[in-house]
Amino acid sequence: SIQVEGSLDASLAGHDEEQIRLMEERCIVLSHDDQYVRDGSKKECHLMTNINKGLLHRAFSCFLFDPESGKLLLQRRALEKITFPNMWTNTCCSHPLAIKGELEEAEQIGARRAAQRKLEHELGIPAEQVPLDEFQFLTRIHYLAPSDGLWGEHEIDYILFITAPVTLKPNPNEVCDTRWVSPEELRELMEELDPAAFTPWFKLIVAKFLFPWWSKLLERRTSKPSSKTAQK
Ligand code: DMA
Ligand code: MN
Repeated sequence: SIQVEGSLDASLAGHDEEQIRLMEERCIVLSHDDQYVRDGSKKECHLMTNINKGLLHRAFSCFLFDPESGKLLLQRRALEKITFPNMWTNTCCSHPLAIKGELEEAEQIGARRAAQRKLEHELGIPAEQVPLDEFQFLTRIHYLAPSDGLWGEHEIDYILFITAPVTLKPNPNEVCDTRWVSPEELRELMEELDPAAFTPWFKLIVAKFLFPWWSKLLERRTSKPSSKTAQK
């Protein structure tokens, strides 16, 4: 009999059909210095058995801010997600795929295109609201984090910020809740909830980078001439 990859596979048994299908996406397998090696299925890249042998892939983490309030958009991952279900995290994460436009590296264009594609897929944000050149590349982080023993992450993760007015229509297969937070509100939320309620990469980025970057962004916002001063 023909075995359909995924459906008869113990690692994917019992998971959501759409999320099983997405495990066939082609991720970009990397060397430790972020060079393209080959493509590999999302499934292959996220099994701890492979990660423990050193398998590494490319990802992005997008942080979207509202220009009026300066607040950051958080999402809660749907229960359907195979890795890190039900956890609060930054606006949108995923992988540049091993396809022509997303393999391009100049100006991190591949990661920007992937971010634009997934903001639409996960949150229903139209591409026109998040133009490619509006994404600001902050840095890359290399991290490894198990999810449930079987699955996990081992990525070089491109951190992208964008400040843009957006409309939301979350995809319930991806996202079960969203929330806009100020820095204070995020600090409160992280004290209030169990640390296990947040994804490991989000906690890492919050601990190492987020608040100083966010302050700069807020400063720039308030130092922009208001309409009153502009009239002088
Ligand atoms: C993968 O995110 C990327 C990072 C930075 C963890 P994800 O699990 O949300 O990917 P996808 O939405 O493609 O399932
Ligand atoms: Mn990944």
